[in-house]
Amino acid sequence: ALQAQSSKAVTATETSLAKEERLKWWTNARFGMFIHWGLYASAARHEWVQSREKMDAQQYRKYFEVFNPDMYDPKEWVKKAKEAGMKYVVITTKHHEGFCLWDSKFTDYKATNTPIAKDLLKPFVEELRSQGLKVGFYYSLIDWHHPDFPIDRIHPLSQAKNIEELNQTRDIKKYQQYLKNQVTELLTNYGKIDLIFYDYSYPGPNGKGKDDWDSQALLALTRKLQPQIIVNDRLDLNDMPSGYDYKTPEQFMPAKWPTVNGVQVPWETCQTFSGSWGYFRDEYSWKSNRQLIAMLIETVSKGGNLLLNVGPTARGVFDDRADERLEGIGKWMKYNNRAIYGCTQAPETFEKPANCLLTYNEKTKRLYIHVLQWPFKSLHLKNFKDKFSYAQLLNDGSEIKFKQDIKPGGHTTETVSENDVILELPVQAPNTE
Ligand code: FHN
Repeated sequence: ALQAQSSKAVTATETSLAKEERLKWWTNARFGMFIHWGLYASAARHEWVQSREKMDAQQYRKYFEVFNPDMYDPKEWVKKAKEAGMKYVVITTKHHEGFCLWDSKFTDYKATNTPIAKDLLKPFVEELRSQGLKVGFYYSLIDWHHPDFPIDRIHPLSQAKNIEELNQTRDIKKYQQYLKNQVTELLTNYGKIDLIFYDYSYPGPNGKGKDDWDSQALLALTRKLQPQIIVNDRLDLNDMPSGYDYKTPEQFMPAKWPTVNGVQVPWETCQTFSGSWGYFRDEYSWKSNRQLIAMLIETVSKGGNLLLNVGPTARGVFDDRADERLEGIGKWMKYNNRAIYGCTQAPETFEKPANCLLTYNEKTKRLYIHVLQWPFKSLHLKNFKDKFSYAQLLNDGSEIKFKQDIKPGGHTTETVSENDVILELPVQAPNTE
């Protein structure tokens, strides 16, 4: 079961099986690209720079005035995502700064009014479709630029002395309507949208949650405009499956498949290369290709998806560090994507060998053993006897011989039981880093 068995269907008509079908392309895809791109790319020191450095609208305006990503080429971005093996892309239509990549009729704070002077979202969506990738929109519930967004604990003006007075002019009802108006634009004017990533709720003192966003109405509007769309879990509507479709552990790897009411649920971890979502020029602790590939494998081994983020620069390109990692992952995926796409957590009957991860394709009944530390000679598979009939390396399709019905003892130093199997591996690990 992929989700909480609940008497409440997602909508009046959707059953849990229908929901599983609606999510099928996504659960099969397993791997997507997140893109964080906005005015903060010019600051080049994190997408929260306006809040972290307490810049008011006037101080932050300089990034609006210089925003001119002259090298922006959606074809390039989509090609890189596709070659990395990613099957969908979730792009920030608008982040917390309130700047819109699309030509919204409800604000002047948009790309069409900057030096680049064009809708940056439309050509990207069209390119995704032309290259066969699914379309995801990230939409910030938070908007530090909007005059009706009440100042709260994370707002750039959160340290102002006269917050009470400033908030008297801010009307949350008008802001709720602004959210509905923009969501209507995004889910009406850009064709079929496959996924929406609302971001994010922070209920509690001086925070914001479902009542501030009018989340129930926003979700109903979302499903009305795009009935097949997949919705994440950040509207502060915490009952599964009616309030959201999947869980989103962020920059975090769950110890096991997340559950709701004791039942495994669809989930996706969103992760960065370096800790920052937006382009961060001077951040140098970037994950290696090996770490990123292991992260992807571990995610799928626990029945989840990986949404891996790129923060394009203010020129509109992926920087070399991002390119290097996307190419490295792509090379691995070229040979090994069969162990990722359509795969999930392996049945418990297969004991995970040390230093390995398992993924499993329920349709083909194929088990994939990901060897993270290549053994000196052979791989000891405990209690695997008669559980498989053939083994091969994925990178070159070469057969792997195996022994079972082993008589314990003898020259082997391992405690091997007659229920075990020994895979005879080549001395050198396949070069799929
Ligand atoms: O505040 C945002 C953050 O900048 C980034 O967009 C992440 C991506 O999931 N979401 C929020 C933090 O959870």
